[in-house]
Amino acid sequence: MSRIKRKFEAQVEGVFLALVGAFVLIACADRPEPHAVSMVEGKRFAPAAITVPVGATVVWHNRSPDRHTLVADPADARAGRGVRLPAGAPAWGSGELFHDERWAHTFTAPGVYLYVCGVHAGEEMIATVVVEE
Ligand SMILES: [Cu+2]
Repeated sequence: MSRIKRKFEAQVEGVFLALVGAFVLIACADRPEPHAVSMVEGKRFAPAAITVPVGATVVWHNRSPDRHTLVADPADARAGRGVRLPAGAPAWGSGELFHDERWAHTFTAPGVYLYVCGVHAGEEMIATVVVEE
C-alpha cells in the first residue's frame, strides 16, 4: 500500500470518527431532560401533575426568582399536612432551591405522591407525581 493511500485512509477515518462524535453530541444535546418539572412564577409547579414509570428520575428546576423547597414528608411540621405518599414509600425533600437550581429524585415505589413547596405550602404550591409500575 502506498504512503499516499495510507495517509488518505487515515484522513477518511479521522473524518468518520469526527462525524460519529458530532452525531453523539447532537443526540445528547437534543434529548430533553427526562421527566422535568419547573417551579415558575406565580408560585406553582409546571406541570402540576406528572406520570412516570418506576425507576424514573424527576428533575425539578427552579425557573422562578423565588426560593422554593420540595417536601414529600408527612412528618414535616410546617408542610407535612398536604403531603401524601404511597404506603411504604420513603419520604423525600430537597432543601432550599434558589433561582436556576435543580434537584433530582428517583422514584422506586409506585403510587401517588402529593408534594408541596415548604415555603409556599400555605399558598397552595402543591403538585403530584404518579409513579406507575
Ligand atoms: Cu415555593
